Amino acid sequence: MHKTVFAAAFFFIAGTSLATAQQAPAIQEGHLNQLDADKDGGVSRAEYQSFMTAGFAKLDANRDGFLAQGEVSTMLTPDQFSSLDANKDGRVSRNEFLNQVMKDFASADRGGDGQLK
Ligand SMILES: [Ca+2]
Ligand SMILES: [Ca+2]
Ligand SMILES: [Ca+2]
Repeated sequence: MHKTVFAAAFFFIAGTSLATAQQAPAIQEGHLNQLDADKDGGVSRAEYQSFMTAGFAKLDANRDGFLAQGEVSTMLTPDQFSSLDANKDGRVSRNEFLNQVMKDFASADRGGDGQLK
């Protein structure tokens, strides 16, 4: 999951400096703990989705409900942006963002139990 939008978004939203994120783009155990709201040792889909929903709001600087490339240019490469922009209208809606990051969740969930640990 090193190159996923999740990793890029995570470091940005969590406030980790981008320089650090680029050097070590892997999500480590300590990072997932930040998403584990109920502290049961795993990150459920709901915990992940609520983190990402809050993250979307944080990224949407002008609060129009879409991410423009300029709003995320420090976080995503043009390729990552275009992979998020499923309908290719040049902006990323909340649904496009969540669809992609939930796919990242599914691919990171190796045990298939709906928890990232
Ligand atoms: Ca949890
Ligand atoms: Ca916006
Ligand atoms: Ca779009």
